[in-house]
Amino acid sequence: MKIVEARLYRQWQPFADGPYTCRGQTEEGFDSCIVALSAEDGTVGWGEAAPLGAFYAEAFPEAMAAGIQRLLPEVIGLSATAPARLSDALDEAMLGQPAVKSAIDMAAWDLASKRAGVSMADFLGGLSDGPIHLYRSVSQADPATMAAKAKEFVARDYRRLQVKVGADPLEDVERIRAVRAAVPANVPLYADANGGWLVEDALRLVDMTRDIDYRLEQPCMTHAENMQVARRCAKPMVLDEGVSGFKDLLAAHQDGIVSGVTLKIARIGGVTRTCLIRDAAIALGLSVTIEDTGGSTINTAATAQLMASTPVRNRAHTVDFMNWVTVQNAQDMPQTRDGMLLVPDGPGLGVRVDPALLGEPVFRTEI
Ligand code: 0XW
Ligand code: MG
Repeated sequence: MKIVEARLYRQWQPFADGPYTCRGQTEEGFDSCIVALSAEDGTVGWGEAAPLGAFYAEAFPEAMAAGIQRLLPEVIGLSATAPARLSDALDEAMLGQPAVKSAIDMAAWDLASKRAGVSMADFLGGLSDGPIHLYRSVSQADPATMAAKAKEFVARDYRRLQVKVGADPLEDVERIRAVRAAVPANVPLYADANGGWLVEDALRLVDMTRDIDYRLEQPCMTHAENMQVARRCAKPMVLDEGVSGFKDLLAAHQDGIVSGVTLKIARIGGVTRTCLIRDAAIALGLSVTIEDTGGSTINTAATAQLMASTPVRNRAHTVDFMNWVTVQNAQDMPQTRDGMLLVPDGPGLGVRVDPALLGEPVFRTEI
């Protein structure tokens, strides 16, 4: 059973809650790439990836779309039932560029699991029942605005929050204090600097917030910097931007600086590579967040399937991107409930994409 057709669509996805700021940069929405891979029998697999502008990851929308157009002809004629082999073929054809490969790889997993007649979670080894907690990011702003937004998110049923810090440490201390005071004590807080601090910023902040309950996420960009912070920080430390591959994770674990890891599918390079690091993180006893840099319904379905196939004990939380944006790109994605993400039923990703809703493909290739 071969892949006989591949399409690329683009979708602009404005943020439902207005502009989003982190690491001092602001974006108005996600600029998403959606890939469809069709098998000989007409089964179609879907994948989605969107960077956050150009600043967040080593990717930007125009390059991502161009890279996907370059790679799609490579998958024509490949097996529709062997996604890991397809991932290798992408790596042979293009060095690096994980964000370019992500939606293609995701579509290959959707296709193969649909062909097998099982959900992607089952195809990946089996779904474990249990909650998939959602968190919501509180976009960087002045402390009072962030506290008000945090309250609103809790009222909207989010039970876990991420506070965007990584700016001036004195102001960041106030951000954490204001949000902590605005929400119930049982709402876990993650202070996420997105790698924005210098070591001295992070050390000062950690020192000034000893009395507050929160987890620290990606204080500085490099491993060496984060090691200096971790040595003097009693808080659990989650790494996100610092873990792009297996070796990063092993180094962080060996140096004892990581308690949890945030894996963004497009930053890692697709479902295949994300599962490799996810499984290593499980074996190392870390907490795991699987999410992405952006997207809407298709992307949320994929993170739901990946979280569902992660043991409950290791699950941290994920995002409901379909509710971050004003446009959907698939049907049958269940609503969230009590701050949790529900896993769509049915084969593959479990959602139904109507290509007519996506407009004309920007690129199409066939056998
Ligand atoms: C919260 N996110 C997952 C959404 C954006 O893509 C980036 C990321 C973040 O850390 O802000
Ligand atoms: Mg993060």
